[in-house]
Amino acid sequence: MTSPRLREWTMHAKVIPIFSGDSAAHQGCGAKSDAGQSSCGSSAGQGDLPPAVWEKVKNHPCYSEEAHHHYARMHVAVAPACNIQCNYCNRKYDCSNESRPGVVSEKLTPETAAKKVLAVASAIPQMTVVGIAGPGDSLANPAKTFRTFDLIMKEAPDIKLCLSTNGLALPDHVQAIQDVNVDHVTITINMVDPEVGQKIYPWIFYRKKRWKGKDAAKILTERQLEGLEMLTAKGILVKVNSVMIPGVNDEHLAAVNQAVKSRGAFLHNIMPLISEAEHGTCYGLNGQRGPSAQELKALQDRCEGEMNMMRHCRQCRADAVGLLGEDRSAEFTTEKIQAMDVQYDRETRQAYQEYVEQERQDKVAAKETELAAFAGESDDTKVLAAVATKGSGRINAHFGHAAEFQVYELSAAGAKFVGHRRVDHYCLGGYGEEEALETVIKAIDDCAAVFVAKIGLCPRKDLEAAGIEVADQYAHAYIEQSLIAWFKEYLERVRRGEVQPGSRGSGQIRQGAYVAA
Ligand code: CLF
Ligand code: SF4
Repeated sequence: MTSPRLREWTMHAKVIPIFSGDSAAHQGCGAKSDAGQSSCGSSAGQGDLPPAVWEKVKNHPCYSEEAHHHYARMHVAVAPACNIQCNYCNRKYDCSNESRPGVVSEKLTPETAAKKVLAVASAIPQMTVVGIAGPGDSLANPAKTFRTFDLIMKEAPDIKLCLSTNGLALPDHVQAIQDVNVDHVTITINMVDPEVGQKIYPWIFYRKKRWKGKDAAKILTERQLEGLEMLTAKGILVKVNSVMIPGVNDEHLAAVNQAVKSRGAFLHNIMPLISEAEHGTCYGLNGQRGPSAQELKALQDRCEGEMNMMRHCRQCRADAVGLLGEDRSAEFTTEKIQAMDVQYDRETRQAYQEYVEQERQDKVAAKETELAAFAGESDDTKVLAAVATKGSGRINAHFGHAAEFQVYELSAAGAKFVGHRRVDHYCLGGYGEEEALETVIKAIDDCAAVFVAKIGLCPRKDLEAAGIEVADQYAHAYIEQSLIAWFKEYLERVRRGEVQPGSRGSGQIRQGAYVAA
């Protein structure tokens, strides 16, 4: 018999697919698809992944771009200490290797963290992964990290465990990682050459001694690569994060990509340096700039031929909760958790996830059907489109409530996810803010169209005046299916001479788009 809770969840999912706590306030990838896109971004199917690997990635929102529309993750901030210094980090804030710089998370004991996991898992049935990503380095705090994983493994064995580290202490803990069933590890590797490394790391603390300069960078790179090899030898999936620092390691990251690929890394996530002076980091204070969106995409494209690239990272907080791109951490503060009546019901969670999987398969089938009409199409037009979504792969967010837009590149090959743009909410307290609207338009002004569930008259006019078509006719429909249908009709308009191809959204992300977002 269906439990009342499951009925409530699935009913809710039908009305507001998959949910988000408050829509106004919160707003992997191993194989290639037929269209040549990474399978993480284009398919809910196994592709040519071995079954054991598919099991590990199919509902991991970071290791599978496609899964991130449907499944949520959470981080528990149990690891405050760090054993190295990165020039893009100010230790007043969370680790920037797996978090947005300038954020401070609420630190937890392992026991409180385990209770929080059960509370979140009970409230968010598609939360499938728990990660430890700071606020310092997870393996510079091994007792707290492994105690937390041990508690979660015993109480909620259906949840995947994930860990992020700078890699210095990694080789000492590979066996412990395997013993607590962690099968996803992220290592931040910014260089494989100590010449480059000494410009990123002023010091490390290793074997009870502080090391500096090239010596420090040499030890760090050797330990990172050794740890990577040890993990992959045990069948543990490894994602490598690299922070792209123009003029320091941008040219070098292709060599990093080669080095980690040859050692069996599963996925490479090249993230932009964010260096605001107010964060007080060495780079921020020295005026070291981050890359533009164009530079980032160019490097990701260059490396993609070699290995699958992650493009949907949100550089989330060390206490993040929810789908990538939404932040529900405020609903699960320690105070609120202590007052919660937590009922961890694994069977109901499982049933809900089966429901999600069914919808996911429907979504993929709908996309494939739509795409079939493009068979034999030789037109090489490409445009960008922005989508307002709250998750579940549907166009289900109001323009004014969107905290980010997902950007897809549309071509005869289909709809390929190429990134996201953060924006200020346009609608605050029910009123549109002109200044915020300008920021939103600037963030998506290289897109030919914006897809929304709903939009007011004023922003519609301003978007159209800026040359961005508003598509609200696909409200609550699946994203990729809708984008492909719209693009087919767009090509017909081009052929009739009603639209100038390339006038907007010609597939080129403009300079500075990321920074504006
Ligand atoms: Fe967390 Fe990282 Fe695991 Fe994901 S995040 S520990 S692999 S569960 Fe994901 Fe967040 Fe990017 Fe990290 S979007 S910052 S890649
Ligand atoms: Fe900061 Fe993370 Fe680097 Fe440590 S590893 S210095 S916490 S960015």
